[in-house]
Amino acid sequence: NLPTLSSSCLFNYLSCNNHLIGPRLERIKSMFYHAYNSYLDNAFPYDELRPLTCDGQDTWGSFSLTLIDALDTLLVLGNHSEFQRVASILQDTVDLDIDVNASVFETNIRVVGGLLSAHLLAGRAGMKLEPGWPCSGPLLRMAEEAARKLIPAFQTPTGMPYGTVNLLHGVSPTETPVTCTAGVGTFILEFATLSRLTGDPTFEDVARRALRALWKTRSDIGLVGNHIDVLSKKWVAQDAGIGAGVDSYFEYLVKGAILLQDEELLNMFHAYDRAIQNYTRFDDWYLWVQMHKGTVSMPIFQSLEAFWPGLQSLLGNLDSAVRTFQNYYSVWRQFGGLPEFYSIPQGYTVDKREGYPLRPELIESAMYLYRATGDHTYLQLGLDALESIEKISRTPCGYASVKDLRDHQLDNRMESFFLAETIKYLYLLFDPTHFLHGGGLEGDGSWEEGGEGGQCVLGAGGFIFNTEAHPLDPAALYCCSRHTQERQELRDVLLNLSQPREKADSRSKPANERAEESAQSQSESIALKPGEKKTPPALSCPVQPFSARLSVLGQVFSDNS
Ligand code: DMJ
Repeated sequence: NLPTLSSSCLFNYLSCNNHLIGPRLERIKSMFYHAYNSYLDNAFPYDELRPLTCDGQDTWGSFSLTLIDALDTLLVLGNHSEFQRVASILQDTVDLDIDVNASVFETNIRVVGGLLSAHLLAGRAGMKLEPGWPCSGPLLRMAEEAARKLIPAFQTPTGMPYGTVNLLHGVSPTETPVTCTAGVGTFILEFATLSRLTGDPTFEDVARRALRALWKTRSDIGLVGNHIDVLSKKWVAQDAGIGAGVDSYFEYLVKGAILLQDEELLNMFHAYDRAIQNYTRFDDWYLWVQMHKGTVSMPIFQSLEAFWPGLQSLLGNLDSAVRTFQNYYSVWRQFGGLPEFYSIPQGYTVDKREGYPLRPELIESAMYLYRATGDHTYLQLGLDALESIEKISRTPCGYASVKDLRDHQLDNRMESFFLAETIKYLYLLFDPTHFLHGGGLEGDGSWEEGGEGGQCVLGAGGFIFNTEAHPLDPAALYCCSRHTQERQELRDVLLNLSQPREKADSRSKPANERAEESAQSQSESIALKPGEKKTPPALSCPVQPFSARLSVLGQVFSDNS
């Protein structure tokens, strides 16, 4: 029983309640280890722990999903040795060459996202880094391998992916072409990160193609529906809203715009947002409407929608975010958790949707809003969540999904997002100086790697969380893209040096022919085509400055040469 927060400290939590932070963080850590140790003891190598029967089951694949999803949470909680141990277990045990039908969406956000963020945090976790990190490394190669397994799903006439792919055989000939909107538009964060770290544009290209195809299918009033046929581009479910089936599509437009400094994505989001505000918002609730007519089809709030205030706060729409958060928080208070569906006119749960599977979204929004406002309302939500989860969900073997918030019946399931997201966001909510908040307040977010001449200053631009709460570092993307570009420039220089005769010959050609040739050789060397194999770099020493690399070959150039 910890003391409650002082209400006189409304905007000054840190100075008034500093003494409370430590015990809260310790309590969240002990929740994590209760579930994590139980997973390792009773469920590994299965995907998930079954917290009522104390055993394991495969759910989304067969890749020890909870361990992959929880890996970066270990680092967030400061457990470097366990992070290192698990990273190496995963490298030794996870086999993706398996005859399993996996969700393209879930495999991306949980497996590819989890491995990418663990790769990017490996330096801070004290792992031995291979030369070239963060542009190469074993966890990055695993993420790349997992993502390659998903690529066949994108080979459709529209570029929009199928929902399921067999990890060994590709898309089944009997696979349904109907995919949810989020299943089409939730790839750009992981896939652009992969492309920019590895230098292979394939991933970013397919994610962008899918996004552009989806964008073109919006209705005349600017809305998208819930499920689409990826072959015919026909909308199969025409409910437009911000929750299940759509949610992370909007999230990735905003976060993609921030991570990649990409105006196209931001413009898409703003256009959608205008339609969303116009047609779906009522009293700071967001309803479901028919995508062509804008008429209300379901006046319900879904727990998945609770990410929205956090997203709005990232865009600076604080007033609206705060009001919507209050609506959602009132539902949490009514039930001690968020039911999957809540009927707004009736003020009550919806039949068969009374459960709370330990989702993170409201806590996630609380974290962003606390970061933006310092208002301790958000910490109070954190305390409520902590108490509810302990009281309702804790079992001797972990934490169980709540089947029904009215009578606290439990389900024998602990989804991997409980350790990846719910616990992580709770912890970060109560630790406002954590480096993942991006160097704000007292924390120093930046961290250098590369040794002498190293040029990757990581973490300095904050972190972007994928939709499974896996943090991605924009600075690493920038750094590796720059190295790729420099490598290509170097390759061009070396090619020119090794072909002096041809060059001399070409000098005798007319100016227009020379220009054409040069443009051609540039586009050949810089732009790799989708599917094209990356040729090994002339020198794999990406943390050294450009001039230093030339001197390695015995050719010394000054910086301005
Ligand atoms: C997670 O897998 C992700 O947050 C996803 O975007 C939505 N569903 C769960 C959490 O609720």
